[in-house]
Amino acid sequence: MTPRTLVMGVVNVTPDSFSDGGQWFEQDVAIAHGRHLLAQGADILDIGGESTRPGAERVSLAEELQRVVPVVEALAASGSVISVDTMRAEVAEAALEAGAEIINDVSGGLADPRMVPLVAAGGFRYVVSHWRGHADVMAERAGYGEVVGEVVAELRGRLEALVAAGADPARLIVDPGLGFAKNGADNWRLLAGLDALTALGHPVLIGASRKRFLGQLLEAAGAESLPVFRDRATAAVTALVAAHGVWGVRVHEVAGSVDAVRVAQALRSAQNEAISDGREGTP
Ligand code: PMM
Repeated sequence: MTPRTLVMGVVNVTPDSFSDGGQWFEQDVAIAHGRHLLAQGADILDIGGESTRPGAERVSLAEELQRVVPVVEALAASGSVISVDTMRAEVAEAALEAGAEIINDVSGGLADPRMVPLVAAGGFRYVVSHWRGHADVMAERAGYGEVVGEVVAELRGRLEALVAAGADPARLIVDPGLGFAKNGADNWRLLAGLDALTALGHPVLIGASRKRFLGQLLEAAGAESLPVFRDRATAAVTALVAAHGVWGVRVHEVAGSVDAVRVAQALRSAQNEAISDGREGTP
């Protein structure tokens, strides 16, 4: 039986404009949210203390550490698999010490020169995302002749740099970085070109959840398009990429994607049975 796609639930420990309860309140909310996502069937929790939305300003190292580490500690203590969304080696180290098993670096090791040596030192899985610069400049760096080929080539370059530094290739996961220096059409082409990403020979993670290109799709159809209304479209993407056999999806709303993975898995099992029975192609 082919392994099913894993669902990574997003836990953002970023200030809530509706709250004035301070640090502890934010952390308690994040921990409770993580538990809720686990109850809905998340396989992994991805904890992040820095927003990477287009135009977002960077948080300080001290602030990121303060936001992330206690939440990692609390959720890892209850036995869940924890990923930490950070571009900083120092945050990655502290998170690993607190119980994280995966480091999800949207910069693919480009934002912090200490990240590649840390990955090379080993002991954890590392998500290598395609990236061309921080949130303040990424929009102007979206420009491709042929997006799939260029993203795959740039990711291959990152993988080679990591392996040359001593990283274990078996621990590297790749991600096309949807929305990071990519416009809507680029994101759709990357989803259509998943085979080229899979051909890199590493597990593939897809983060389409609630992104602007889904909002644009819904808006063009006259549907509600604000981020909170993008979860059904997100689950549809999950079904399609899970049917394609990706390793994981990173989503804000877990329940819909868990069901989408179930659907994709049932379809794949039926397809595999048809192939092994020699019934492939019969009506
Ligand atoms: N997208 C965001 C943050 N982290 N990590 C990975 N691996 N892949 C992504 O596509 C990704 C990510 C931005 O999304 P958010 O601000 O809505 O959480």
